[in-house]
Amino acid sequence: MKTAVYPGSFDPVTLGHLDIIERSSKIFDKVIVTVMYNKSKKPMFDVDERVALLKTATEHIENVEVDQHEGLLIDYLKQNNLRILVKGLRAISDFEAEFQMASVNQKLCREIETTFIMTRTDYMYLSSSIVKEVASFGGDITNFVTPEVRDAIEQKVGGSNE
Ligand code: COD
Repeated sequence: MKTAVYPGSFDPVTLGHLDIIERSSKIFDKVIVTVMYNKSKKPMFDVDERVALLKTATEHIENVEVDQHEGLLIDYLKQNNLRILVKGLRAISDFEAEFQMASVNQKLCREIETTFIMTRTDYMYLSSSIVKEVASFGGDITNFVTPEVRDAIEQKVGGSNE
């Protein structure tokens, strides 16, 4: 059985992330979406909120699970006896960062393989940060996230934009 881990910050999950999850769920037998967190960082959503939003957003996909981990990704993979990573690629800037992370992870453990799924052009501009920025100025984020995530962001930024 081929299980892949899709790690990220997911602060919060966007339609771009969901597209990668849906497409990777058709390639692998099981996909574990792992929210990586670091207590020294100040995200908009705490890790439990990010996990809950991801669970709701992926409940229609049978072979997807959501998990969380603080610390090194490689430790998570080793602890769970997993070795395949899925990452999404948007622009050239993503390639540089992802190439560095994949290389470091492979240096830390030779058995780790990172696979990449190219963004759909519909989502190539989309990131959690840009969604939060648009929402913080009262912009409409309906086309970027699920309705549940939109409501959750609007609560955080203090009010509905409708
Ligand atoms: N279309 C396609 N892919 C997308 C889109 C989109 N619109 N938006 C995001 N993605 C991809 C990203 O390229 C990434 O692959 C993934 O989805 C998650 O994105 P984010 O932004 O939620 O998460 P990142 O990129 O901040 O996550 C980085 C990690 C948390 C995975 C990384 O920092 C990490 O592994 N941290 C743990 C500590 C560690 O082990 N460090 C050493 C690794 S080198």
